[in-house]
Amino acid sequence: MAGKRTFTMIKPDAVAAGNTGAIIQMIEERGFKIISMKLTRLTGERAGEFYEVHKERPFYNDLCKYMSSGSIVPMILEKENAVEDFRTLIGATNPAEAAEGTIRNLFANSIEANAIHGSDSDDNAQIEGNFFFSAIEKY
Ligand code: IDP
Ligand code: MG
Repeated sequence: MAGKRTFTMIKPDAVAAGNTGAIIQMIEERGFKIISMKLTRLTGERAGEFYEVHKERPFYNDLCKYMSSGSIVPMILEKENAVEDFRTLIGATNPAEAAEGTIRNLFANSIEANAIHGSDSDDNAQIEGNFFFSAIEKY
C-alpha cells in the first residue's frame, strides 16, 4: 500500500528568488498537509551526505556546491499516495521536460537548479525526513 508521507525541500535557487511562498501555496492547494517545516542551510558535507546515492555521477560535486549555496526549506508532507502524487506535482528533473503547470515548469532554472526535491519512494521519504527532523518534529 502506498504511504501517506513524502519529503521535500525547496532548493536554494527557489528560496533566493523569493518563490518559497508561491511553492508552499501550490503544495497546500494540491491537498498536501505540512507536518514539519523549517528554513535551514546545508554545509557542503551535509549536502554530500544527502545525495550520497549520486556520488559517482559527474554532477555530484556541483550539486553539493549548489545545494549548500543558500537557504533551503525542507518539509514532511502528508497525503494519500504522497510520494507519487508529489512527483507528479513537481514534474521532471529537467525543467525543459517538466509538464505544464508543475512546480519545476514554473520555477526551475536548469536541470541542476530545479527549484524543489521530492522523494522517489516511501523508504527514501522516511530516510530523508529523518535526515532533517527529529522524532518530536514529525507528528
Ligand atoms: P530528482 O530530483 O528529479 O529525483 P535525481 O536524478 O535524483 O533527480 O537527481 C538529484 C538532483 O541532482 C536533481 O534534482 C538535480 O538538482 C541534480 N541533477 C540531476 N541530473 C543532473 C544533471 O544531469 N546535471 C546536473 N544536475 C543534475
Ligand atoms: Mg531523486
